[in-house]
Amino acid sequence: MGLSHPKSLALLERASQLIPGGVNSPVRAFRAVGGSPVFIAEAKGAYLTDVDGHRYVDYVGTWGPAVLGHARDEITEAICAAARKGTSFGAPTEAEVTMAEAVQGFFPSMQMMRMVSSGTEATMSALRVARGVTGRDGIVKFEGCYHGHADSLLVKAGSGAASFGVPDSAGIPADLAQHTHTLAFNDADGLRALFAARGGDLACVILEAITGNMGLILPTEDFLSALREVRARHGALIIFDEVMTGFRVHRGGAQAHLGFDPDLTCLGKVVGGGLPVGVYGGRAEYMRSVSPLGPVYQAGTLSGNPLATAAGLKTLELLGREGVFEGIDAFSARLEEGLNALIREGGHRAVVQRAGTMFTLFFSDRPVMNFDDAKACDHKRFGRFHRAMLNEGIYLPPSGYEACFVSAAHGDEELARTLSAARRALASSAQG
Ligand code: KE4
Repeated sequence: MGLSHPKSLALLERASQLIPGGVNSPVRAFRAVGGSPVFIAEAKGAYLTDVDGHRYVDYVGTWGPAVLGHARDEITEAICAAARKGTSFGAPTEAEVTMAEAVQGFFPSMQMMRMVSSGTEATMSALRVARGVTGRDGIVKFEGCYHGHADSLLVKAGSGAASFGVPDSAGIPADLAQHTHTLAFNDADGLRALFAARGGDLACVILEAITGNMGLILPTEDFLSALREVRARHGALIIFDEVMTGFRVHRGGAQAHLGFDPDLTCLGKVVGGGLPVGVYGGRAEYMRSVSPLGPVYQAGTLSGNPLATAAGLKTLELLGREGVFEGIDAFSARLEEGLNALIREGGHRAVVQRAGTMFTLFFSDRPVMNFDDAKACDHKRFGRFHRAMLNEGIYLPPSGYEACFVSAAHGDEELARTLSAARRALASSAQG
């Protein structure tokens, strides 16, 4: 018999009268795993507490930002101190300069940058810079990679060899979608062939270099080589969408983990410490195209907001301290090892794929290298596993196409609870 959630159910009923699906972002509705979402009352450290008083070890971390744990005292205090001086000025502040310097410390490739208020704004703006500096309309993305909900990025592969994109959402004009070309992640030869055919029309390639939105998938060396080649031969910009991987797969993101120097980088989530911050930036020669210096327009009322900047700055300061990232990475490795031992002992058809403080448990009997592999996983079993773990007080992302996130607040107690619950949930979810 699972946990009872009367208050969450009542709130979902009330919310659904006013908010589509009762949620302000679709994945929160638990549609991919079945059951109903739990409404959260508060969070502290590695734990969430729902409105019915149930406590969970949290592996969503508000989809990445809570890398230091929830309600970290130093971050809370930084936000309160900033709030006492005013919440928004619509004018430049010193904190934004310090923030840009701090971000560049983690991402040296970001010679210049601009703060925005979400990951979507960051990727949308980076695309505009690439199109603006190259004068080309075409862009390339990869199936299964998610870059926020800007029109040009809600596009999937069209049928036929032309690879012209078709809308992946209602409301996207077909004549916009056609400029987005979609390939399979890790398809190095497909990328080379597309550029050989259409390189002169393509402004950029945007990717999650280590993916999180189809589960955690690493790029092959050949794929990275193909990215370097198309940049060198055809002048396309390589945009690393590090909204999720930034400060997560490595303190310097996927670009540090992989040793790749992108032309533009997009950040979000951790960089705001749980408040609304996105950042896009990269080579100065490209970023000088941005208004008021150049012809690429981009703006935002709350860009560089003092409270969000304070939360982000404090997060980066704490994360930059010796041993902090290493500690979270070490915990993640212990959890990966423990899960793999349970998979071996139980003979389960499952694989764990991890990079730094992010990982995915795929119900698959082989490594997952692209979206087709991710789709071939046993997602019904993932739904059973998710519900079983929730009933055991472990809060996993409500989709098999997501990554789990670990924080500095996860320790021995949380490891023991998680592995004990996983042993039972792996066994119970094995039955259809
Ligand atoms: P936001 O606009 O949600 O701040 O960021 C969009 C975005 C851009 N790029 C990457 C790589 C991302 O992962 C995201 C957002 N990630 C999702 C998780 N799959 C956020 C959760 C949600 O949509 O509610």
